[in-house]
Amino acid sequence: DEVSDVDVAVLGVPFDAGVSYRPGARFGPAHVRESSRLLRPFNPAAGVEPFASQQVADAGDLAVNPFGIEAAIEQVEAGARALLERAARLVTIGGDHTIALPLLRAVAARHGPVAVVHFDAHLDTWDTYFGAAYTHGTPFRRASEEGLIDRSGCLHVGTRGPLYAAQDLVDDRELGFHVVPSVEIDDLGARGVAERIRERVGDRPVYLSVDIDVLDPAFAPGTGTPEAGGMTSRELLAVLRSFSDLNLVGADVVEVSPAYDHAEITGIAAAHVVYEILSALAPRKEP
Ligand code: 5AB
Ligand code: MN
Ligand code: MN
Ligand code: MN
Repeated sequence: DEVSDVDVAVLGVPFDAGVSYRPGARFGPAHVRESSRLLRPFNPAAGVEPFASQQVADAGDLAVNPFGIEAAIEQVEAGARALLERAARLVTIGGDHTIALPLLRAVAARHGPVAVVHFDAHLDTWDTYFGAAYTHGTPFRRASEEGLIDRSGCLHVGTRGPLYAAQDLVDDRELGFHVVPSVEIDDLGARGVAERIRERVGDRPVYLSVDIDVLDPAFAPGTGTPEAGGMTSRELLAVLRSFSDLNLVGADVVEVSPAYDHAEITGIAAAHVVYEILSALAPRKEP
Protein backbone atom coordinates (compact mmCIF):
# COMPACT_ATOMS: atom_id res chain seq x y z
CA ASP A 1 0.00 0.00 0.00
CA GLU A 2 1.33 3.42 -0.92
CA VAL A 3 -0.26 5.03 2.10
CA SER A 4 1.83 4.26 5.10
CA ASP A 5 3.75 6.64 7.29
CA VAL A 6 3.17 9.57 4.97
CA ASP A 7 2.64 13.16 6.04
CA VAL A 8 -0.44 13.67 3.90
CA ALA A 9 -2.95 11.35 2.24
CA VAL A 10 -5.32 12.57 -0.49
CA LEU A 11 -8.73 10.88 -0.34
CA GLY A 12 -11.68 11.14 -2.73
CA VAL A 13 -15.20 10.85 -1.33
CA PRO A 14 -17.69 10.51 -4.20
CA PHE A 15 -20.85 11.18 -2.22
CA ASP A 16 -23.77 13.52 -2.82
CA ALA A 17 -26.89 11.86 -1.52
CA GLY A 18 -27.69 14.72 0.84
CA VAL A 19 -30.79 16.83 0.19
CA SER A 20 -29.67 19.17 -2.54
CA TYR A 21 -31.13 21.44 -5.16
CA ARG A 22 -28.75 20.11 -7.84
CA PRO A 23 -26.81 16.96 -7.00
CA GLY A 24 -23.76 15.72 -8.92
CA ALA A 25 -20.81 16.32 -6.60
CA ARG A 26 -20.26 12.55 -6.42
CA PHE A 27 -18.33 12.97 -9.67
CA GLY A 28 -16.08 15.64 -8.15
CA PRO A 29 -13.08 13.52 -7.15
CA ALA A 30 -12.64 12.04 -10.64
CA HIS A 31 -13.03 15.47 -12.22
CA VAL A 32 -10.50 17.18 -9.95
CA ARG A 33 -8.03 14.33 -10.41
CA GLU A 34 -8.48 14.50 -14.18
CA SER A 35 -7.99 18.28 -14.24
CA SER A 36 -4.94 18.02 -12.01
CA ARG A 37 -3.22 16.14 -14.82
CA LEU A 38 -2.94 19.53 -16.51
CA LEU A 39 -0.96 20.86 -13.56
CA ARG A 40 2.33 19.32 -14.47
CA PRO A 41 4.20 18.04 -12.63
CA PHE A 42 1.54 17.68 -9.94
CA ASN A 43 -0.72 14.72 -10.53
CA PRO A 44 -2.25 13.05 -7.49
CA ALA A 45 -3.08 9.96 -9.54
CA ALA A 46 0.51 9.42 -10.61
CA GLY A 47 2.29 10.59 -7.50
CA VAL A 48 3.53 13.65 -5.82
CA GLU A 49 6.38 15.01 -7.89
CA PRO A 50 6.82 18.47 -6.38
CA PHE A 51 6.89 17.24 -2.83
CA ALA A 52 9.68 15.49 -0.96
CA SER A 53 9.35 11.77 -1.62
CA GLN A 54 6.88 9.68 0.38
CA GLN A 55 5.37 12.69 2.08
CA VAL A 56 2.12 12.80 0.11
CA ALA A 57 0.24 9.77 -1.20
CA ASP A 58 -3.04 9.29 -3.01
CA ALA A 59 -5.38 7.00 -1.08
CA GLY A 60 -7.84 6.74 -3.97
CA ASP A 61 -11.60 7.01 -3.51
CA LEU A 62 -13.58 5.78 -0.53
CA ALA A 63 -16.48 3.44 -1.31
CA VAL A 64 -19.57 5.06 0.16
CA ASN A 65 -23.19 4.01 0.25
CA PRO A 66 -24.80 6.25 -2.40
CA PHE A 67 -28.32 5.93 -0.94
CA GLY A 68 -28.07 5.96 2.84
CA ILE A 69 -26.89 9.26 4.24
CA GLU A 70 -26.34 8.07 7.79
CA ALA A 71 -24.53 4.93 6.60
CA ALA A 72 -22.36 7.02 4.31
CA ILE A 73 -21.50 9.41 7.13
CA GLU A 74 -20.37 6.47 9.26
CA GLN A 75 -18.33 5.08 6.37
CA VAL A 76 -16.59 8.42 5.82
CA GLU A 77 -15.73 8.75 9.50
CA ALA A 78 -14.43 5.17 9.67
CA GLY A 79 -12.45 5.60 6.44
CA ALA A 80 -10.91 8.85 7.64
CA ARG A 81 -10.04 7.41 11.05
CA ALA A 82 -8.36 4.39 9.41
CA LEU A 83 -6.32 6.62 7.11
CA LEU A 84 -5.28 8.84 10.01
CA GLU A 85 -3.58 5.78 11.50
CA ARG A 86 -1.30 5.72 8.46
CA ALA A 87 -1.02 9.36 7.43
CA ALA A 88 -0.51 12.37 9.66
CA ARG A 89 -3.02 14.51 7.77
CA LEU A 90 -5.82 14.06 5.31
CA VAL A 91 -6.83 16.20 2.33
CA THR A 92 -10.25 15.11 1.06
CA ILE A 93 -11.82 15.83 -2.31
CA GLY A 94 -15.63 15.73 -2.25
CA GLY A 95 -18.34 15.00 -2.67
CA ASP A 96 -20.88 17.40 -1.26
CA HIS A 97 -20.41 19.29 1.99
CA THR A 98 -22.26 16.65 4.02
CA ILE A 99 -18.89 14.90 4.38
CA ALA A 100 -17.34 17.71 6.44
CA LEU A 101 -19.12 16.41 9.55
CA PRO A 102 -17.66 12.87 9.58
CA LEU A 103 -14.28 14.27 8.53
CA LEU A 104 -14.35 16.67 11.49
CA ARG A 105 -15.35 13.81 13.79
CA ALA A 106 -12.25 11.90 12.70
CA VAL A 107 -9.99 14.95 12.99
CA ALA A 108 -11.36 15.89 16.43
CA ALA A 109 -10.86 12.31 17.64
CA ARG A 110 -7.20 12.82 16.95
CA HIS A 111 -6.59 16.49 17.79
CA GLY A 112 -9.50 17.48 20.02
CA PRO A 113 -11.70 20.42 19.03
CA VAL A 114 -10.19 22.28 16.09
CA ALA A 115 -10.46 25.80 14.71
CA VAL A 116 -12.30 25.75 11.37
CA VAL A 117 -11.73 28.03 8.40
CA HIS A 118 -14.71 27.56 6.13
CA PHE A 119 -14.65 29.12 2.65
CA ASP A 120 -18.16 29.04 1.22
CA ALA A 121 -20.87 31.23 -0.29
CA HIS A 122 -23.11 29.66 2.34
CA LEU A 123 -22.88 29.26 6.12
CA ASP A 124 -23.93 25.58 6.15
CA THR A 125 -25.25 25.98 9.66
CA TRP A 126 -28.91 25.30 9.07
CA ASP A 127 -30.47 23.28 11.84
CA THR A 128 -32.35 21.14 9.35
CA TYR A 129 -32.93 21.51 5.66
CA PHE A 130 -36.23 20.17 4.32
CA GLY A 131 -36.33 18.13 7.52
CA ALA A 132 -32.88 16.65 7.03
CA ALA A 133 -30.34 17.08 9.83
CA TYR A 134 -27.44 15.68 7.80
CA THR A 135 -27.04 17.49 4.48
CA HIS A 136 -24.58 19.79 2.77
CA GLY A 137 -26.40 22.71 4.44
CA THR A 138 -25.91 21.57 8.06
CA PRO A 139 -22.40 20.17 8.76
CA PHE A 140 -21.04 23.10 10.77
CA ARG A 141 -24.02 23.33 13.10
CA ARG A 142 -23.74 19.61 13.82
CA ALA A 143 -19.97 19.94 14.32
CA SER A 144 -20.44 22.82 16.75
CA GLU A 145 -23.18 20.96 18.68
CA GLU A 146 -21.01 17.83 18.90
CA GLY A 147 -18.08 19.80 20.34
CA LEU A 148 -15.82 19.00 17.39
CA ILE A 149 -14.84 22.61 16.84
CA ASP A 150 -13.17 25.20 19.02
CA ARG A 151 -15.82 27.91 19.22
CA SER A 152 -13.23 30.58 19.91
CA GLY A 153 -11.43 30.04 16.61
CA CYS A 154 -13.74 29.54 13.63
CA LEU A 155 -14.55 31.65 10.57
CA HIS A 156 -16.77 31.57 7.52
CA VAL A 157 -15.17 33.36 4.57
CA GLY A 158 -16.96 34.46 1.39
CA THR A 159 -20.54 34.40 2.62
CA ARG A 160 -23.12 35.97 0.30
CA GLY A 161 -26.41 35.39 -1.45
CA PRO A 162 -30.07 35.68 -0.62
CA LEU A 163 -30.35 32.65 1.68
CA TYR A 164 -29.23 34.49 4.81
CA ALA A 165 -30.83 36.90 7.18
CA ALA A 166 -28.95 39.03 9.70
CA GLN A 167 -30.17 36.64 12.40
CA ASP A 168 -28.26 33.74 10.80
CA LEU A 169 -25.04 35.70 11.17
CA VAL A 170 -25.81 36.42 14.84
CA ASP A 171 -26.57 32.73 15.41
CA ASP A 172 -23.31 31.77 13.78
CA ARG A 173 -21.35 33.91 16.21
CA GLU A 174 -22.97 31.86 18.96
CA LEU A 175 -21.96 28.65 17.21
CA GLY A 176 -18.38 29.96 17.19
CA PHE A 177 -17.99 31.44 13.72
CA HIS A 178 -16.88 34.91 12.78
CA VAL A 179 -18.06 35.88 9.33
CA VAL A 180 -16.00 37.53 6.60
CA PRO A 181 -18.65 38.16 3.96
CA SER A 182 -17.79 38.39 0.29
CA VAL A 183 -18.43 42.15 0.15
CA GLU A 184 -15.77 42.75 2.83
CA ILE A 185 -13.23 40.83 0.79
CA ASP A 186 -13.43 43.61 -1.82
CA ASP A 187 -11.85 45.95 0.71
CA LEU A 188 -9.68 43.51 2.64
CA GLY A 189 -8.00 41.89 -0.35
CA ALA A 190 -6.25 38.55 -0.02
CA ARG A 191 -3.69 39.89 2.45
CA GLY A 192 -6.38 41.35 4.71
CA VAL A 193 -8.37 38.11 4.64
CA ALA A 194 -5.25 36.12 5.53
CA GLU A 195 -4.62 38.47 8.48
CA ARG A 196 -8.19 38.11 9.75
CA ILE A 197 -7.85 34.33 9.62
CA ARG A 198 -4.50 34.36 11.38
CA GLU A 199 -5.84 36.63 14.16
CA ARG A 200 -8.84 34.41 14.72
CA VAL A 201 -7.22 30.96 14.67
CA GLY A 202 -3.89 31.83 16.29
CA ASP A 203 -1.82 28.72 17.01
CA ARG A 204 -4.80 26.38 17.32
CA PRO A 205 -4.98 23.24 15.20
CA VAL A 206 -6.92 24.31 12.10
CA TYR A 207 -9.19 22.35 9.82
CA LEU A 208 -9.81 23.96 6.43
CA SER A 209 -13.00 23.35 4.47
CA VAL A 210 -13.25 24.82 0.97
CA ASP A 211 -16.65 24.73 -0.74
CA ILE A 212 -15.70 25.56 -4.32
CA ASP A 213 -18.82 27.75 -4.56
CA VAL A 214 -16.89 30.35 -2.53
CA LEU A 215 -15.51 31.26 -5.95
CA ASP A 216 -17.55 33.40 -8.29
CA PRO A 217 -19.43 31.29 -10.87
CA ALA A 218 -17.15 32.85 -13.51
CA PHE A 219 -14.29 30.95 -11.84
CA ALA A 220 -16.28 27.89 -10.70
CA PRO A 221 -19.46 27.27 -12.68
CA GLY A 222 -19.27 23.56 -11.95
CA THR A 223 -21.03 23.45 -8.61
CA GLY A 224 -24.56 22.68 -7.47
CA THR A 225 -25.31 25.99 -5.73
CA PRO A 226 -23.51 28.87 -7.47
CA GLU A 227 -23.92 32.43 -6.13
CA ALA A 228 -22.82 35.52 -8.03
CA GLY A 229 -20.33 37.88 -6.40
CA GLY A 230 -17.73 35.43 -5.14
CA MET A 231 -13.95 35.40 -4.78
CA THR A 232 -11.66 35.14 -7.75
CA SER A 233 -9.38 32.10 -8.03
CA ARG A 234 -6.42 34.43 -7.64
CA GLU A 235 -7.73 35.77 -4.33
CA LEU A 236 -8.49 32.33 -2.92
CA LEU A 237 -5.15 30.87 -3.98
CA ALA A 238 -3.33 33.86 -2.50
CA VAL A 239 -5.09 33.42 0.85
CA LEU A 240 -4.30 29.69 0.84
CA ARG A 241 -0.63 30.46 0.27
CA SER A 242 -0.61 32.11 3.69
CA PHE A 243 -1.69 28.85 5.35
CA SER A 244 1.83 27.49 5.62
CA ASP A 245 2.04 29.77 8.69
CA LEU A 246 -0.95 28.05 10.36
CA ASN A 247 -1.13 24.79 12.30
CA LEU A 248 -3.15 23.08 9.58
CA VAL A 249 -4.25 19.55 10.53
CA GLY A 250 -6.52 18.63 7.62
CA ALA A 251 -8.62 19.97 4.77
CA ASP A 252 -11.40 19.23 2.33
CA VAL A 253 -12.33 20.67 -1.07
CA VAL A 254 -15.98 19.97 -1.82
CA GLU A 255 -18.97 20.61 -4.10
CA VAL A 256 -17.24 20.31 -7.48
CA SER A 257 -19.98 19.07 -9.79
CA PRO A 258 -18.66 18.38 -13.30
CA ALA A 259 -22.06 18.24 -15.03
CA TYR A 260 -22.30 22.04 -14.66
CA ASP A 261 -18.66 22.71 -15.50
CA HIS A 262 -17.36 23.72 -18.89
CA ALA A 263 -13.85 23.91 -20.28
CA GLU A 264 -12.73 22.25 -17.01
CA ILE A 265 -12.73 25.70 -15.36
CA THR A 266 -13.90 24.42 -12.00
CA GLY A 267 -11.83 21.25 -12.07
CA ILE A 268 -8.68 23.26 -12.76
CA ALA A 269 -9.48 25.80 -10.03
CA ALA A 270 -10.11 22.99 -7.54
CA ALA A 271 -6.90 21.22 -8.57
CA HIS A 272 -4.98 24.44 -7.89
CA VAL A 273 -6.71 24.73 -4.52
CA VAL A 274 -5.66 21.17 -3.65
CA TYR A 275 -2.14 21.94 -4.78
CA GLU A 276 -1.88 25.02 -2.54
CA ILE A 277 -3.22 23.04 0.40
CA LEU A 278 -0.68 20.25 -0.19
CA SER A 279 2.05 22.87 -0.43
CA ALA A 280 1.00 24.28 2.95
CA LEU A 281 1.04 20.78 4.48
CA ALA A 282 4.06 19.14 2.87
CA PRO A 283 7.40 20.79 2.37
CA ARG A 284 8.27 21.10 -1.30
CA LYS A 285 11.36 19.46 -2.72
CA GLU A 286 14.27 21.82 -2.90
CA PRO A 287 15.07 22.48 -6.56
B1 5AB B 1 -23.46 24.25 0.37
C1 5AB B 1 -29.57 24.94 -0.83
N1 5AB B 1 -30.23 25.06 0.41
O1 5AB B 1 -29.84 22.65 -0.42
C2 5AB B 1 -29.56 23.48 -1.26
O2 5AB B 1 -23.28 24.39 -1.07
C3 5AB B 1 -28.19 25.49 -0.69
O3 5AB B 1 -22.69 23.11 0.87
C4 5AB B 1 -27.36 24.71 0.28
O4 5AB B 1 -22.86 25.44 0.97
C5 5AB B 1 -25.88 25.11 0.19
O5 5AB B 1 -29.27 23.17 -2.41
C6 5AB B 1 -25.00 24.08 0.78
C7 5AB B 1 -30.32 25.76 -1.85
MN1 MN C 1 -21.88 26.52 -0.64
MN1 MN D 1 -20.99 24.27 1.59
MN1 MN E 1 -23.35 23.60 -2.79
